[in-house]
Amino acid sequence: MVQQMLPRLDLNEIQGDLLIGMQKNAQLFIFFKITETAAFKARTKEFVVSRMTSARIARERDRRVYERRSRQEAKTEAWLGLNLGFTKEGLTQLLGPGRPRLDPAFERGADHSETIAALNDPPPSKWVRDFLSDRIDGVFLIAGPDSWFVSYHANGLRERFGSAIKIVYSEMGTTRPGAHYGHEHFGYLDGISQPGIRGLTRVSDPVHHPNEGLPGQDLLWPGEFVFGYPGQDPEDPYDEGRPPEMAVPWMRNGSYMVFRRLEQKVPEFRRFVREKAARLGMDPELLGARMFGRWKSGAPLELAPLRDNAALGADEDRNNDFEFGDDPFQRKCPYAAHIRKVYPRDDTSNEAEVQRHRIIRAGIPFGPEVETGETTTRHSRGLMFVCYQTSIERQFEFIQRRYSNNPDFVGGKTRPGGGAVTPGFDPIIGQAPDNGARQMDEPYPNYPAGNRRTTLEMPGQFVVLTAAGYFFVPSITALRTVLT
Ligand code: N7H
Repeated sequence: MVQQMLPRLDLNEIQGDLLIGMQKNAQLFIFFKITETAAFKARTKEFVVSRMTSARIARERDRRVYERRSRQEAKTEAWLGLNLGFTKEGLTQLLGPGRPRLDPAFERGADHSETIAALNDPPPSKWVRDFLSDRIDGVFLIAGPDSWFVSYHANGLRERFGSAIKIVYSEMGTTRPGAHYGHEHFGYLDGISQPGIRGLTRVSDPVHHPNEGLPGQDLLWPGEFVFGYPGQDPEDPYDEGRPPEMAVPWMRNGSYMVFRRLEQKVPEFRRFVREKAARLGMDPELLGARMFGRWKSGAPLELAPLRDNAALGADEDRNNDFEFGDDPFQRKCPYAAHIRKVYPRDDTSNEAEVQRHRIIRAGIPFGPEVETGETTTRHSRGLMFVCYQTSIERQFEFIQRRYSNNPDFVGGKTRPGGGAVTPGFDPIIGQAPDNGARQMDEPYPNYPAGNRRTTLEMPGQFVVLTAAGYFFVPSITALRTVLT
């Protein structure tokens, strides 16, 4: 591919959390209602627009972090990250009831009964009560090196807005302390695999792998994640496809953000894994890894099927360099393992189609560490899950609904000796109708050979949805002009 053909991304216009990710050890989510529209617009123009963290700023900060690390300097910068998105109600507040209609899923909203039914989500009556206490028009994402710094800046912002907004719900996410840094509450390293972006992600081996960023990181056209650029060709995983349709030109350089507050039942998960592993006669660490598709260190089962390999997990040149197609009988990694469900790579007959269901993830854990003696969850903790895309229905909702919640996906697989396989639910995020029980095929590995048939029965959820929202994250110019 020649350089001139690459899309030129307008990084000054795009919000930083979506393409690059804001630098965050802590991030406050402030969900607010616009109470005085004119004042809100004036304050946003005055105080927010110039402080927004663009993708260019986020990339520059990333570069500095990387340089520091390569010089083994420990210092963290006190950078403030600020991004902003609006719900459909927020756009109506800003543009009036005659405003253009955006993506149907966005216009439906995360709390709509059809969305709940489609995703098998728990009903809003079971969500965090304060989140539903009033209309949510928008969300500020405020990120920084620690929660004190973030709260300090958030208070400043609140003061500036005064009575122009009412805060409906706010919650701080924080990375986990010490050796757990980068690991989510179940203990697994997160944030390893993200789609590469053509025109942005550096290609590490242009001669042999021009379509990959880091080894194994497929490059996608940016229109999958940000409006105004070519998207994927539905017929070919590499070719340029049409830009996603925009209801209005000011959607350019914007994106949809899906937010889900996912509570994790950590002591229950640990006990479940311990007890089931004992019953199956296997190492609990291996059973846990077979539920995720990676070991706690991040090492993928496809490259380390029986034993963790910490050096592999930490090596970004190797930890994502695998496919599933050469593991046809799920000997190394179960078909239903979280990472095999949510991104099946070459495991279906149509890789171009799989690449149309990708997301950029930008979540952060929340809640305290498990206390000694906490054998059933006493404190709410989990993941403030955030992802970006240009079609909520084709990307986030498709993954949740057609992959993770669908026991028949991936289809068309057979046993070593013949006979069809029902892979079962994604054991981490899969949800059955009416919170029903779930199964996963083949928790016990038949590796390198064997044909022992086992099923993991999961009576309850270890990950529980407790709040959700769909937001439009506009370009910085749209925020300065049309929206305010
Ligand atoms: Fe998942 N976890 O931290 O344990 N996820 N996730 N996720 N997830 C991934 O490869 C986790 C959730 C994706 O490219 C890893 O970066 C937890 C939702 C996708 O190969 C780990 C929760 C959705 C990938 C976790 C959760 C996704 C991915 C491996 C909820 C979308 C990349 C680390 C509490 C519907 C797959 C890595 C790829 C990876 C965890 C939620 C999607 C460890 C605990 C809701 C696309």
